[in-house]
Formats: sequence, structure tokens, C-alpha cells
Amino acid sequence: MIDRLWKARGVAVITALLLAVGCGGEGGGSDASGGGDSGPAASPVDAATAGHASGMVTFSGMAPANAEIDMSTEDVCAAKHSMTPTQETVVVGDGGGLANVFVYVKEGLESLDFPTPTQAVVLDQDGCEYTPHVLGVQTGQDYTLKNSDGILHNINASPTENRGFNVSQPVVMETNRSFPTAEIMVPLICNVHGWMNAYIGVVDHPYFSVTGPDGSASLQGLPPGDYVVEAWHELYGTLTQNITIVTGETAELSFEFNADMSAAHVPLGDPIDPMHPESHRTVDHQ
Ligand SMILES: [Cu+2]
Repeated sequence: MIDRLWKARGVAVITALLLAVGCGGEGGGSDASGGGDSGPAASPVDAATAGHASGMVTFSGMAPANAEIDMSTEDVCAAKHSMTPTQETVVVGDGGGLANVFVYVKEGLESLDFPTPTQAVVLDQDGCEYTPHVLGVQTGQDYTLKNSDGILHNINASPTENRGFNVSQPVVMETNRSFPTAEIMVPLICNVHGWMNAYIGVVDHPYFSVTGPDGSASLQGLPPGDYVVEAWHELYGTLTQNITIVTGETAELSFEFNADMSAAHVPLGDPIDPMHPESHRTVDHQ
């Protein structure tokens, strides 16, 4: 089960990286737009002068146990799990990496206009869980809400900067959506299965990454300059780091969350997941 989840997540991360490379790392790479007389917006990044950032998101201290999920009322989903499924609130890998952290460039790209990827990313509902649990998209980019279970799910999105929606998916099916405005983060829940929740990070550039259990994060093909990079976690809030990108070099990213940060302010839409009423906080850890 975990393997399946992380495989899917890996695809999402790889997709994000490919998008980053396509938009910023290979001389424009904007030939995938589908055409039109005026053509796609060209990447504003000169790959020849770009640099990179990569590193780790780690967790220190005792990670809380994730709540177990009782799926006994949904045979189809229960049958997909060989072990008791749990929430994915705090997932720490063997090496101390913290998973489900959305790492993105928060400041420093304001003057640049990036093309919208034409390839959709997928948010699956499989085994009555969202896969991946945390997803990143660019503004205007399609994401596909997929029901792989064939039982009733609904996807209830409650953003603050974008328009919310509540989509019912009673059978195996797909629905495409996109968000026009950048927003950190958009919470999704399923009202049929109160344990199902996910988060979508919406940014207007391709420089974002979602960590897996190894905690690694990578932002490829950034123009030289100074940036603020933020790491967002659903329970522990946000950390920021200032980096300087130099042509051909890789700046180090390093974020350490710890158990004492559970009272952090977590940027989220409103209303919030009724399963996690405490997640809408007013105390800003930073
Ligand atoms: Cu559901």
C-alpha cells in the first residue's frame, strides 16, 4: 500500500521536475503547447545561465502516530489495503525525511511570466485515499480528479483565492479542473469518507517539489538571483529559506521541522477539513 502510494507520488514529483526542466532547463522547451497562431508563451528562462537548488526536508523529535482509518464500511476500499490504513498527516522516512512537504519558490520570480503546462497532473482516489496526498500544479494547469474505486466519492475543494467546488464522482471516472490563481494551499476533502483529505499547492511558475519519505526537494533551472523558498507542511506550518542561485551551481535547501511546531500557523483555505479542525490556526510559528 505504502509502496503504491509513493510510486504514484514519485510520478507526480517527476512530472513536476520534468515541467521545471521543460519550462526552464532546456532552452525554452515550450513546444508542447498545442499550437495556435501566436504559439505558446516562451519560457523566460535562459537555460545557459540557470542554476539549481536541492536539499532535504527533515523532521526532528518524536513523530506522532497517524490516526488509523476504519474502512470497514467500504468493502471495495478495505480490500485494497493489506494493513490498517492510516492518515498521512506526519510521514517520516527512515532517514528522517519528512514527506508531503510542498517546497516552492515564494519570492523572486514575480517579474517572469511562465507558460502554462499542457500536461495534466493526476489526483487519484484509490482505496479511499487521495494519491498523492499533496499535489502541486501551476496556475491554469489542468489536474485530473480520478475515481479509481468505482464507489461514490466527492471532491470538495475549499480555496480562498480561487473558486471552490464540490464534484460528485459515483463511478470510475475522471474530471478535469484548474485553478487560475496562485494559492498556498487548497484543501480537498471527501464528504462521503471523512478521513479523505488532500492539499493542492498552486503556483504561477514551475519551481515546486513535493517531498517523499526521503525528504528530498529539488528546484531545477532557476534564473540567477535571490529567492525565498518556502516549505509547507499540513501540521507543522511553514519554514522559509533565502537562497542565491548562481549559474551552473546548486544551492542547498535545508528545512528542519520538529515536533514542537504543531502549534504553527498553517496557511489553508477556509472552511477547513472537519477532521482536522485544529489545523486552522492563528499563531504564526515563524
Ligand atoms: Cu470518498
